[in-house]
Amino acid sequence: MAGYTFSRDFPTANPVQPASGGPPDAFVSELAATGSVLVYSTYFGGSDDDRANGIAVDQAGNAYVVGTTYSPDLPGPVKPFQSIGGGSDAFVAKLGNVVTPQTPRAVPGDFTGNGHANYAIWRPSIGQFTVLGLTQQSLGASGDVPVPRDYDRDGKADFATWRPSTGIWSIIPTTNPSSPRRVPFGGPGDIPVPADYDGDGQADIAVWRPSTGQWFIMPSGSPGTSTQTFWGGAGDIPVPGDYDGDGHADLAVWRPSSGTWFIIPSSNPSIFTARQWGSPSDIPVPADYDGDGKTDLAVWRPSTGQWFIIPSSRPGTFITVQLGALGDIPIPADYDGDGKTDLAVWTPATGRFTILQSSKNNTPLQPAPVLGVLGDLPVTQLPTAILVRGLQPSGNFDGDRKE
Ligand SMILES: [Ca+2]
Ligand SMILES: [Ca+2]
Ligand SMILES: [Ca+2]
Ligand SMILES: [Ca+2]
Repeated sequence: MAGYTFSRDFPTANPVQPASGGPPDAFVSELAATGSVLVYSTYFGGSDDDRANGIAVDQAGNAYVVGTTYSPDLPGPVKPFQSIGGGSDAFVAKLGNVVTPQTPRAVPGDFTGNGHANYAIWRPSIGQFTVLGLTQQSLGASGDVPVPRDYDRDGKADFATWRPSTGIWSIIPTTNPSSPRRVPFGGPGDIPVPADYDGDGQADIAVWRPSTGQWFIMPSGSPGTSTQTFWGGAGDIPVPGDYDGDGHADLAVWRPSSGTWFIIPSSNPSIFTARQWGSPSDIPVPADYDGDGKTDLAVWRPSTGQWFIIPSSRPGTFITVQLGALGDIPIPADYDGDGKTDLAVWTPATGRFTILQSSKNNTPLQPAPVLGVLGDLPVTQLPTAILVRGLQPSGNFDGDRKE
């Protein structure tokens, strides 16, 4: 939306112009789909009277604003068609990448694009993905990390692995499977943290470096300009997710020693949030369990199989559910396709996926799907904590905390 304001304390978010140029000023703002989050908001005005009368948005997220101005010092300008003509002039301004395009978003672990997560495993010994009832794909080798995500924005997860020794990402795009991508990014000691940080609906290649706490992100929207941000440090577990529901993944870490979540909301990066939730031996399993578009804080306790969830739609309450046992691997995803993440575990000894269907009041799916054997990894969307454990020198993926 666009308009004008006399306020000097108008709320801004990711602004191109953070302060009033002199009231009134035009403004350009975008609310998230939930209506409760300001995704973008900026002043646009010089020292005199500036007012926006209309706005249009293109598919790339650029905003075109028209209005009137008395100011001789309108911000910018880049290539003005005409400088100030005196009195009230019309202006046309293009603001780049200010609006989040509405993009289709793949359901994590959905390899077919039908809105349901699939049952999928990766077998390190032979480097092979298997999606139950669908397909097999050779990719990677023992020591690699499986990182399937939707890297080409067609709503389907792509088979992908990351090799710690070389930092090479190998991706088989569903839109062009005969041309695998090989991208060097990161290296030994790093943890792969692919997520959609720039909010274009496409997973971004990214790693987090525990030794320095640096996040290295290659935005899919501008792959040539990778970003670096310090957040978290040694001993933390990276838990990126869309906690504020603006369509961009937020930088976040969970600190096992205190069970504290530290999150930088992408909609308001200057104010981080810290919240204690979980105990040192828990596994963080953040996901959108209540289906409101925001990632919920959640942990799974291996010793008891309990899930502890703070639903973002009702943060004053919490949910406890028992599912799974020591040795299981938590693999929450939206298997029943109702928009809510379902609690789920995979049992290495039996290859059984045990799913509580959110659409059926958490009734277990019967019969339970079975896929894979001991030594395999469920990859629907593996919690980062499991990857972190497997990347440690004593590499142990099977979740029982024993060699
Ligand atoms: Ca894809
Ligand atoms: Ca992206
Ligand atoms: Ca939620
Ligand atoms: Ca569900």
